[in-house]
Amino acid sequence: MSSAPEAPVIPAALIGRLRKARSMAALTGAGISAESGVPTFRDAQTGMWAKFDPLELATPDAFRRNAKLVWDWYAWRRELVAQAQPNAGHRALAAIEAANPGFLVITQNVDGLHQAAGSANVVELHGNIRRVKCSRDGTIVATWDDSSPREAPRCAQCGAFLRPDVVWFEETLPDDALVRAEHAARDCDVLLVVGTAAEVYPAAMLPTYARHHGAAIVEINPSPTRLSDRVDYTLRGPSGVVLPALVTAVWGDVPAAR
Ligand code: BJW
Repeated sequence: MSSAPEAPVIPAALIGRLRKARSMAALTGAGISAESGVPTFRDAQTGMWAKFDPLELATPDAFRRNAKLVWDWYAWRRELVAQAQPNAGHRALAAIEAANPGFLVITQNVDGLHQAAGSANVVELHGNIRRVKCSRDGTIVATWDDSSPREAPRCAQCGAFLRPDVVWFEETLPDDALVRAEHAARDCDVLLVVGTAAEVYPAAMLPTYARHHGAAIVEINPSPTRLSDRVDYTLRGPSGVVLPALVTAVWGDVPAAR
């Protein structure tokens, strides 16, 4: 019989460091949404998508080669995300913000689940899958005609294909998001690194910036990553279990998040 994973013991030194912290931030990745049913990038995809490597679909080249394939993959994921609810991990980060109003969530995720959980200070480094834009000039569109079985929808203004408003490999991150994230990383006393393999740049540099500026790095992940040997604290386990335990240990009962 399988039982729910147990929360790890939160070290007393970490509890003290978090209580004393002047400024805190979290860098999140796909793993925090795994318990909401949103697959991570290195998880196998289901059904017809099982034969595609997600990382190979998230590129401008893939879109140039086959816009319809990439559009359909994002349409499938957009639908998945629309059904997903924030989990205990998202809610715990929202609770940290409720107790510490300067707390910033820097997310690589495009699913909007942090905001749905009640986090107001969120930087989206890789865009948001719920928005669609013109692939030529980036204009955000509210509606589109998705009825063609052969083609991705086109922009009503200029006829270019529409695409999700997310950041693909080789594309630059939104300037304002990156500047805010780098500033928070350099300024924080503690950085929580939650559910990311820390393999995609420039997001993967943020823990290094934070460390060089004296912050304690806390990794929350069920598995080791390439960051693991350069962190101060490792809390092994799913974030939906570990983060609520961390919040309770440090702040006790905090105002309920959504
Ligand atoms: C759990 C869990 C549970 C499971 N609880 N945890 C410097 C060096 C080398 C290369 C580069 C560099 N700088 C730039 C590059 C190139 C490139 C890059 O990083 N390549 C690497 C592969 C090496 N970067 C870029 O191209 C970026 N652009 C850029 O830098 O522009 C300037 C430039 C231009 C041209 C040339 C050079 C520079 C853009 C990167 C955009 C990434 N986009 C994607 C897709 C977004 C849209 C979409 O969602 O489809 O972002 S790719 C994908 O990876 C997605 C993710 O946000 C991102 C990170 O993945 P993440 O979140 O870490 O997920 P996973 O699946 O990898 O890991 C999940 C983790 O969760 C695991 O550790 C599990 O154990 C854990 N987990 N269950 C907690 N319950």
